[in-house]
Amino acid sequence: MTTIDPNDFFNQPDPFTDVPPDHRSGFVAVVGRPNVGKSTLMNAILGQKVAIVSHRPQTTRNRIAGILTREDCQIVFIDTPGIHKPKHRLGKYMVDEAYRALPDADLALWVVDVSKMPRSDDRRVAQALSQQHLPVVLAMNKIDITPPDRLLAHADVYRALVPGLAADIAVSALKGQGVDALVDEIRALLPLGPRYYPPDQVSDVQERFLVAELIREKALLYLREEVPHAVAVDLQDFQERENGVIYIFARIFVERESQKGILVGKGGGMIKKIGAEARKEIEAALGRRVFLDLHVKVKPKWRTNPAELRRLGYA
Ligand SMILES: Nc1nc2c(ncn2[C@@H]2O[C@H](COP(=O)(O)OP(=O)(O)OP(=O)(O)O)[C@@H](O)[C@H]2O)c(=O)[nH]1
Ligand SMILES: [Mg+2]
Repeated sequence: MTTIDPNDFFNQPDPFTDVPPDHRSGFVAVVGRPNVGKSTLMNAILGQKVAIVSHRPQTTRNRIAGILTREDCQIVFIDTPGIHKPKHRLGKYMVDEAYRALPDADLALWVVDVSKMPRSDDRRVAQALSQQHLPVVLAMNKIDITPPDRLLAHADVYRALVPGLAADIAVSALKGQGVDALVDEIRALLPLGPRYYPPDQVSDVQERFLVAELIREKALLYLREEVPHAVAVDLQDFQERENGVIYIFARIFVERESQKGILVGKGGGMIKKIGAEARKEIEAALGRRVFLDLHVKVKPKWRTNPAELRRLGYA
């Protein structure tokens, strides 16, 4: 029989408080208008895909925490939906989600697409940040596609939108340029403090949420115009079968018959493609073999229906 010496137990290092004296920690709200690269940047900082990414605006719909643990700091990044002028109840929920990340944050990381001049949504974000008493770090993203003269000109315009920026830095989330320097800047602005999460925890995302998001990501990738934004993924079943394969059954909602037609595609080609791509990524994420069963269902006006939104986790 093994006995546990209580002294051994108490002498174990505590992963939360046994950190160097200059250890810093805190919460960073990652905010900005849609499509500037907030989720890409958070994934680059973490070195792992926690949030889905797409070329379409309004990809992220919920707040998602990504946790970076280093010897000298633990930074909890809160990725948020892009701030915009909402057109329906889902949009309002998304924008509210983004604003809700600010009161609990120690710092705001304001992400912009510096290849472009500020738009009205950038000004909306800047105004909200100017009204907070939070240090703001400006990440000027997409420098890989920004000619140097344009970078200089645009940088001045962005900087002028939020008075008293704590720091600004040019980065490419896609290429990883400037990402380590950005983390060092953020760390220096955070208070001294312990770890809040176990060192090996990278996000607050549940497996089921990640699976639904990966399916939605492939829909965003392959569908066009309004269709991708009318998509919601409702995970119905997620269980391990005796042969070790994970069986996943998800319903994909769209709002109209015509959208269903596009999503299913000719001879079911589109839904097959989305399913095959999603399955590959889900298998990699779970480290397991997956059987993915997708059904498309028309749910008229789900984006404005409070009960549906609540059921789908958008309330
Ligand atoms: N060229 C270039 N593209 C980038 C960079 N960072 C992100 N992107 C692209 O920009 C698009 C949007 O990226 P996301 O990370 O989804 O943007 P987001 O700000 O999270 O968008 P929402 O969730 O809709 O608010 C994707 O096509 C990315 O590949 C970058 O540094 N350079
Ligand atoms: Mg995003």
